[in-house]
Amino acid sequence: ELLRRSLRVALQHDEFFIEYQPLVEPPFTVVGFEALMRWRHPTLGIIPPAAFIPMAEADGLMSEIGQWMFEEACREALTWPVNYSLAVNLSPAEFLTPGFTDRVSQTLDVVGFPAERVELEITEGVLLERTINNLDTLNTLNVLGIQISLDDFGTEYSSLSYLKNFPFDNIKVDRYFIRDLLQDKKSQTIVRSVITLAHGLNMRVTAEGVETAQQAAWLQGEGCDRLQGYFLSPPLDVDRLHDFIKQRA
Ligand code: G
Ligand code: G
Ligand code: NA
Ligand code: MN
Repeated sequence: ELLRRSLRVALQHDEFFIEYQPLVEPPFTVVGFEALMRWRHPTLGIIPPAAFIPMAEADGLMSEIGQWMFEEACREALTWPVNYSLAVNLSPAEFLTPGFTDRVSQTLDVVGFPAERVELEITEGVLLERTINNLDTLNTLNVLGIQISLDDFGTEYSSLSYLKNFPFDNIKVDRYFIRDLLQDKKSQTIVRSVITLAHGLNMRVTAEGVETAQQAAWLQGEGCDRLQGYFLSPPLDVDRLHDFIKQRA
């Protein structure tokens, strides 16, 4: 309850910040960063998104927090090399807010960040309700030039009808299947199949949670388009992000 009350003032008190985790084309080409929200609570310290985003959603605060996040991340990404993309996660509450797509395009205009460099990550849960409107929303984002990624693929509903009906550009395979990739034949078969399926549908595949060189090599060998995980880099605060970019440039 203390947490819940602090969440209401966290935005005004400037307590949110963003970390950025590299997205990499194998073996080591950085192509962008995923923005990950963090909350620095004045007494409780850093609180992870899994702990506060559900609360923010339940209290109707997520639309406002998500808007702050998107604008802040776009401003930050303006300072990056121009070929890097920016991936931002969307929660259901944001995606379902009336006028969401207008707000996205206004923010891009105001900040001066190109839509073509933006990827929005949604989970299947976002799409569960209001299918017609969801398709409209995704199509509108697509027409703006924004790319759509299906996040955490394989752990939720994994409905193939979503892949048939929605215009995803990219599928992110959940780290659950990457973790035991080298020991578990079933994970190998699933990941290989998702890559084939995605490529057949003209979508790219990103593997999440890549922690070892062996996993990265296996994924590269199977034609996985992008890698993300501690093997490449953990999420970085802005200072470390700029060091990281300088090293690579
Ligand atoms: O960074 P971390 O592994 O703690 O993230 C945990 C979860 O929180 C991830 O599933 C991620 O997608 C989600 N998350 C991180 N930042 C944001 C955000 O800005 N908005 C939403 N909706 N989810 C986020
Ligand atoms: O659901 P989503 O993929 O957005 O979650 C991203 C979260 O996963 C981030 O909070 C990040 O801290 C965490 N993460 C990123 N790379 C790795 C990794 O290689 N291993 C593990 N265990 N977690 C990771
Ligand atoms: Na995500
Ligand atoms: Mn993600």
